[in-house]
Formats: sequence, structure tokens, C-alpha cells
Amino acid sequence: MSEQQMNARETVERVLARTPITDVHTHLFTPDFGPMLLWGVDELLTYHYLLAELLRVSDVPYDAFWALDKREQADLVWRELFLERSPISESCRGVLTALARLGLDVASRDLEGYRAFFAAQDVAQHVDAVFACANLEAVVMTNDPFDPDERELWLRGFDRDPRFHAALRIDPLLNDWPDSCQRLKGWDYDVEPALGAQSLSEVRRFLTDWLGRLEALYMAVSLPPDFGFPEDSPRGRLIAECVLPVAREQNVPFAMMIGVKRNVNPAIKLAGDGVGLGDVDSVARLCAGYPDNKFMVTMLARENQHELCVAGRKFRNLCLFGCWWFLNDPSLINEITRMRVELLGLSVVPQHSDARVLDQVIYKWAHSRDLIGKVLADKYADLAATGWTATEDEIARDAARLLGGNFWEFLKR
Ligand code: HDL
Ligand code: ZN
Repeated sequence: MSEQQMNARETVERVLARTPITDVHTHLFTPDFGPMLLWGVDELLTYHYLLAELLRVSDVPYDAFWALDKREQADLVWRELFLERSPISESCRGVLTALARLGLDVASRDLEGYRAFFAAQDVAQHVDAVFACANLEAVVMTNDPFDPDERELWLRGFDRDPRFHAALRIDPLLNDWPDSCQRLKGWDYDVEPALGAQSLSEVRRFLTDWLGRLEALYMAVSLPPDFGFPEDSPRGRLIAECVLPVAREQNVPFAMMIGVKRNVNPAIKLAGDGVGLGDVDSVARLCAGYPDNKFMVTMLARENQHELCVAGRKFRNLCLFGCWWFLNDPSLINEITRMRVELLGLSVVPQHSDARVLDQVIYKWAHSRDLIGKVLADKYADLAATGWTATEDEIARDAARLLGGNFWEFLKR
């Protein structure tokens, strides 16, 4: 490694560590949501990423596994994936990074000791400790008005922690209109399955109501690989006639997370989703056809990433974000981040955690800060080799953009 690379790496590492992050997509909740906020070692061990890996190597019948309680499931994961086999997968390593950064002795392999540590924590103080450990300043939740528990809480109202922002998640509305139509009727929205003018107007009212109630930063949906636009379907019409007009009126982005195949193996529940190639042309048609709308897009297939980066070069209303889900692994974060910096410079949101368990933000961001840092260090070293040396202040300015600034700027546009 050249001296320039060494210097760049040390500077970037220092700068990234002190740069607070806005995590633009998570499944976290504030303590107000009670049991919906997942935290602690048993939740870390039973994350669906780990369950997928456990159920590959264990012959436990699926029904028998699901009949176990959380602690018993965690015991099985710990035994099979940590003790019987070295925990070298990204999901396994992540658990250990989180425990280590919380000050626990990973070398002890003392699961009962880890459990005792979490049992002694107060949840509100633990939220503060985790945010400090990960150097997070804000997270965006995933908020689903079709989830009965969540809906109830929002209708009742609560004093929300300002670090937790909301995103209005509308998968049921767009991906299952017949069922959602009935639900909306029950909530006094005058809608019919045929989606006539009155229904479209009422769906716009529903979206406006909930964007306001949540003070949502954006609207989001996950979409299957075969999602296309325009599309002669309830989803196509709801996007064109309801989502985009309301998003424009409220000046909020529409976030599309494209490429998930739901329930490839339903027997393993949340762990049972898969991935497929999406259609970047549909993203381009939306960006070109609706220049006054803002789109946040992440795609799940590795094979979509280069074409999506090129689309990013064409449209200023397209914000690329994250290395989503099956892409949130060192080899792919490295590949995708290099591609994005080389094609898009500093104009992306390189990562989100997608954390479902509070403590996961510690490892997801520790790993990503390290990986993004290595890419940036190489790029600043390449820059220095031309005679242009970025100062530490300039690197700090750039890092602040990548780790939150670009997102907040995109919202304000
Ligand atoms: O649809 C989504 O938001 C995905 O992120 C799913 O929640 C998925 O289960 C997940 O947690 N991926 O990381
Ligand atoms: Zn998610």
C-alpha cells in the first residue's frame, strides 16, 4: 500500500467514525411501540437472516422449530451456527460485532452472560447507548397503517422520539388492492374495487391523511421482479393516479424497493423471501415521465446494479440508496459502492441498515463504515496521485453528504 493510500485510509477511517449517520430505511421502532421494538441477544440470534442459515443445516422440522419459544430458537441458532460451526457468515459475524461493541466479551462465548447483560438494561437508556455506539443521529422507521397494532398506536397518538422518523409503507395498498379496498371501506374511505374516479380520490385522501399523521419523510413500497410501469393493473393505476400526485403535492419521495420474490419458501416465514431481476426501464420511465416527482430506488438483484447506476446518471430526481438485504454483504457492498462512486461520485445514499433489531445498527454500520471507508480511501489516494489532495475538512464534508446529507437534501428539493 502506498504512503498516499495509508494516509488516506487513516484520515477516512477517522472522519467516517465521527460522522453521524441518518439511517434511511430500518424496521426499528421507538419504545412507545412496546414489543414491536426488538432488542437484545435472543432477538439478534433469531433474526430471519440467521434462521434461514440455521434451517439449512438443521433437520428440525419447520413446525417443531416454530413451536419453540424465542429463547429455545436462539439456543438452537447459537449451538448450530456458532458452536458446532464457526460463525463466519455476515449475519453471524454481525451478532458478535454488536456484542463486542457493546463491551461484552465475545471470547467467553457465554450466551447466558450476554442474556444477563441485556436483562439488566433499561430500554430507553439502551436506545441511547446503541445510537451512541453506532454514531447514529436519526433513523427512518417502516410504518404500515395496515398493521393493526401500529395503526392503533398512531390513531391514539404518542410523544415520538425525534430521532425516529416515519416512512409510510404502502405494500398492501399497491400489491393487494382487493383486500386493501375492503380495509379502506371499513375506515370510511368511499372506495370500490373498480377504482373509479371517486375511489382514486379517496385513496389520495387516505395517503394524505397518513402522510400527515406520521409526518412521513417518504412513501415506500417493495415490488416484485416483474414490476413494470406503466402497468394496466390496480397497482399501475394507484401509482399513477394516487401515489405520484400526492407525493408531488406533499413534496415527498416515492421509494421503490424492487426485486423481492415474496414467500419462495413460505414454511420459513420472513426468511422465505427470494430475489429476482427487476426492470430498470420502468424506473427510467417513471423518472422521465414524472420529472416533478422524486424517486428513491434500491434494487435487490446484484445484476441490476450497473444499469441502475447508469439510470442514476440520467435523472436528478432519482436517488439511489443502500445495498439492500442479500446485497448487504462485504463483497457486494464493496463492488456496488465502488461502481456507484466511479459512476455517480458522491451523489448517492450508499447504505441503509434495514435493521429489525435495535442492536443490529451497531454491526451493520460498523461493517459498512469500514467498507465504504476502504472504497473512499482508495478513491482519495487515486485523487492525490493526480496532485489533487482532498483536505480532511473536504473529506468530512463529503462523508457527511454520503451518511445523511444527500438524503436530507433530496427531501428538501
Ligand atoms: O421489504 C423490506 O423492507 C425488506 O427489507 C424486508 O423487510 C426484509 O425482510 C428485510 O428485513 N430485509 O433486510
Ligand atoms: Zn426493509
